[in-house]
Amino acid sequence: MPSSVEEWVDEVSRFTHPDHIVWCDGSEAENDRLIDQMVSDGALIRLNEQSWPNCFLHRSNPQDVARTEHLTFICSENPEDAGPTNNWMSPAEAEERIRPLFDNAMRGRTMYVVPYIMGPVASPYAKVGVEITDSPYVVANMRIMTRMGKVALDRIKAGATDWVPGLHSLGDLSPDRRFIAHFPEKRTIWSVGSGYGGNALLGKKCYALRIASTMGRDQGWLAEHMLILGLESPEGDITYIAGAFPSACGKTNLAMLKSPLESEGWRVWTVGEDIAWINIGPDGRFWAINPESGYFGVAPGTNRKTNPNAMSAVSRNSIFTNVALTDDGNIWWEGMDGPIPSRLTDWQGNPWTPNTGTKAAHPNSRFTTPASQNPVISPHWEDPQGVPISAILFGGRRARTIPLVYRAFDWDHGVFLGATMASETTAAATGAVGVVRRDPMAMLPFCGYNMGDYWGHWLEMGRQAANPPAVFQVNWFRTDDQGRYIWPGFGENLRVLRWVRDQVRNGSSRAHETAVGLVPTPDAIGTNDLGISSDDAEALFDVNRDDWLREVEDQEVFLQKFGRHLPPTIRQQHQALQQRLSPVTV
Ligand code: GTP
Ligand code: SPV
Ligand code: MN
Repeated sequence: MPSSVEEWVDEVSRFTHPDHIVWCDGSEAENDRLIDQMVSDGALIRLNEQSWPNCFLHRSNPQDVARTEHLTFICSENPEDAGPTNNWMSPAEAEERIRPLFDNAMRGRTMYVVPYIMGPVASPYAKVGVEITDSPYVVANMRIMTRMGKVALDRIKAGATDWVPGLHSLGDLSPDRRFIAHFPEKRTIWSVGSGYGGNALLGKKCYALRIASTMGRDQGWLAEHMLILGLESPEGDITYIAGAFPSACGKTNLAMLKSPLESEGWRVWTVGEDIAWINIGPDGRFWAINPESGYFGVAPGTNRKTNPNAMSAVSRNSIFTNVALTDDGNIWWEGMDGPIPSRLTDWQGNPWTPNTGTKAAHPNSRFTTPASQNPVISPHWEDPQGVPISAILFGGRRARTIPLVYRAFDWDHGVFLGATMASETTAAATGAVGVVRRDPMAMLPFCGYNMGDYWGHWLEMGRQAANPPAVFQVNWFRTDDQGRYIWPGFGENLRVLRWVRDQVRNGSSRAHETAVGLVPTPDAIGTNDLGISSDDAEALFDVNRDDWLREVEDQEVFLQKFGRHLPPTIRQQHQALQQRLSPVTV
């Protein structure tokens, strides 16, 4: 690590050759200057001031619209430390292949030095990073997503030495010269060739997940791809629940859920919607902070019915990326409220009508919005010690096999559920969509070290904690024979949270034991009240033995990849599941 930020900036500018260097203070005046400059050079389009005050549209390069997992590398000295689920490149090879892509990359551009804090400023668990970038769009997004500028630089000046340097350049935006490289030993990040989301906002996936997960392994905590919510009951108590669902599988929506049972006293408060850093508190519980200060959320499907709180949050001071534009400066995406506009400009800037036959907004189009604008932000979202987690949900998109919700028997079984979870792929990453893949703890693209060792760390965290959370698997996406979602989802997911709370507070009532875990009794969720037929309700909770035997086989293929890094406990859990599905009688 460089000995000072100044020294590092100097060193980087000697090979990137920026025309100017700007140290970002995070002030409003600075942001206004950047925004004005981007509006005048076309990087941003100012939206209608009446309907979308202080909001902007950005169209990214059409080749740069999502995370590119095949171009994302863990550059540990030893390939085993990256493990079988990460792309690995040696630091020496990275020096040879990636470092030169930064040579002269900032000629004709301005270099921005962006100091930032991940975590509430007053939190002992917060950490500092500095991103060097040549993208003003990245700066504007980092200002929403992190505590950026003077507050962070002051912390470094005050002696914080463990700040993480992240070097980012747009390069030429070609996927052929794009790399997102992480050096876990040096706690450094290099990203070149992309200006998009998790590839470029280095505080998010690169630091708060990939680098932070390795810090957590070394220091005894967890960096997770999780939402954090507080569920308030009619009695007024709050149960904090964390949830790991893969990208575009419903974290933001669950975290901002508008309760259909508000009149009865049930409601949800958002602590975080994408990332959780979890430490064991003095009371032996898991305590979680949200390292971010904004939401980089999926736009399509967001509307007044599915997520009214998000619609309200994004209505001002927000940046929209790759959504469609109306003639009067409003925006639109698939699944927004109201009739489909008869004409639009699509996310690439082309004229669009409902007959065009393409999506007007990119499926991975996003909003960037300050967390503070969320109408249901938890009053505890910036508590320095975080909030105490009673339950962890693992979720994914599964058309078959996985019931709406079930509970793990104990911590080790819960870790096994996380380790073997799978989900259909989404537009959040480039590549095929809708393919079932194993995505342990929703961390497949985000774990900075060997996934087998990571499971070992999870198991160990449960041993260290006197009171680890109860673990559940959820699946909002089970379909019927016609391919329709059986479960209404969104706000109605409150009913699942209610059962989860009942489970953690009142034990195993209203559940029955199956081979895979504890499944709610038919009356426990309230499918009747929702008008779900008894056939559909049965399908929602069904544990089909044939489907599960296939599942177990597929898990086996996956687990084998980890060799000696597979914790024996995970192997035993897998055998126990197999045994429960096909009891061998002696
Ligand atoms: P990332 O930001 O990529 O990590 O995604 P996320 O996990 O926060 O997912 P998000 O809440 O943004 O939801 C992704 C997509 O799934 C959106 O189009 C949502 O409208 C849709 N979705 C979310 N929750 C539900 C649900 O309960 N049921 C159904 N059918 N769709 C949902
Ligand atoms: C995800 O893909 O999980 C996201 C979006 O949250 S991005 O920041 O682009 O990674
Ligand atoms: Mn995410």
